[in-house]
Amino acid sequence: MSDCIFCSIVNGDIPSNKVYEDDEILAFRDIAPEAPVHIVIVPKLHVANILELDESSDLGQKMLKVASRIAKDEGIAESGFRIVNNCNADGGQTVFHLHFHLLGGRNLKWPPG
Ligand code: DGP
Repeated sequence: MSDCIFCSIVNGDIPSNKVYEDDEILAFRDIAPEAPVHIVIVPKLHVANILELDESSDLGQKMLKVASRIAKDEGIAESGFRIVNNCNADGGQTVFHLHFHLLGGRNLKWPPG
């Protein structure tokens, strides 16, 4: 999608600090981190949000597995971490390309604001 920031990151038009990549998924460090570890996991295919994810697709499951793998690689698996999906306005979604946030490296409060 031409006016999507994350599509531009996926196709390399906008640089990013990548931590994981495969044929379907890219993960990179968030530009405005909310925790010492803050990584954004996106599908390479443009999907606006989780509501648009094809029910027959295993993409969401793969993204979660990638998040878990990165948590181990980043050394936050044992201490703990959070995986967040913001959806639409009240959910706080600002980039309309499906993504999971992986947050860790500090004690995360609950509930979020
Ligand atoms: P959300 O609010 O859930 O839609 O999260 C969007 C996140 O994307 C937000 O934490 C900031 C991050 N972000 C936005 N633009 C860029 C960018 O150009 N590069 C990187 N690395 N992250 C970005």
